[in-house]
Amino acid sequence: MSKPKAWVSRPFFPDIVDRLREHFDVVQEPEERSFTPDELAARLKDADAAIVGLVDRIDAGVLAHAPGLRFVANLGVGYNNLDLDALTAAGVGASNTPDVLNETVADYAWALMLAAARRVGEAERWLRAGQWQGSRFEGWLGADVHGKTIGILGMGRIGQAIARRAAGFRAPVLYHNRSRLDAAIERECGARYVDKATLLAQADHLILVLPFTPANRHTIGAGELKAMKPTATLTNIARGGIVDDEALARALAAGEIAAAALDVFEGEPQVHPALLEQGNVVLSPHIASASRDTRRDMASLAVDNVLAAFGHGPCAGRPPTILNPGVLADA
Ligand code: 8YV
Repeated sequence: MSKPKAWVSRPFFPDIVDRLREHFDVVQEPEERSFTPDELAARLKDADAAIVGLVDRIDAGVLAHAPGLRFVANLGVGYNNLDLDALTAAGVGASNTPDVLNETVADYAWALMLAAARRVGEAERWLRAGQWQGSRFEGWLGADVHGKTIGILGMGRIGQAIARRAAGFRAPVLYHNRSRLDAAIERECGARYVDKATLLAQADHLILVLPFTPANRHTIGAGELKAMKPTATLTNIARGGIVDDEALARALAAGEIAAAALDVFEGEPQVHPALLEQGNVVLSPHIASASRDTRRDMASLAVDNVLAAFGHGPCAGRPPTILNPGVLADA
């Protein structure tokens, strides 16, 4: 009997893909790129399963050309590239990669926030440009992080991992979220719930960890930036589009906030030119989850989900991080 077909949208860890090859005929793209809807439709037309990334938009239009598709595994915890309603309506299961990346992304959020506060990127660029002729006692003054108020907007599992790290910095944590956490979790994270206006006004270092939804677009725009302290930093490791990048560039230029650190951008990999002109912003190419161990764990979890959806592996029949479990129940 012939094996089902799996399309893997990018190259990654051959030993992990080999686990898929045991049960599937795998077509794997040789290089990382984004695909137009037509290209996706052509690649998925006879696929039974697919492993996709954040730049691969799977919607009703693409699904209409993929009659045999039964499961799509997304290489990321955020899945705004998937139209989950369309997948569910088409009877296609979908999974993401939650939890395995929490700690790695939290590490990186702190790295970016510290870099913005202490001006690491700016100072390195200055040194590399041969400008270090002598030190000034008042040169390169940045903002402290220890003892300062950390603000977290979006308090899911990554937000909580970020909050837990604050204890070592003796830094109080305020957070705002759609819904308030259980008191026990708040205690464990050392975080206090406040409304959004209080968070903006009181945070010395604000970190964004929201999922992207149309309602979250430009959650941080000109008004919110004005409401922050002029000494504050803003770090975005969530999704581009949550921040109005143009308004942020203006706020940085006007000194409305002190610095920013961005791992994600509206329209990435393009970066708003006005941001590129600002010295006081750390720019990072969407790599918060990119540690060797975590990217392997994410790839492995995506493969586990596909295998399980087709009745293989220890979770046979129960993909461990399926987003629309009703689809399999109905099958
Ligand atoms: C990406 C991310 O998945 O998990 C997410 O939502 O944004 C990242 O971890 C990663 O960059 C692979 O594309």
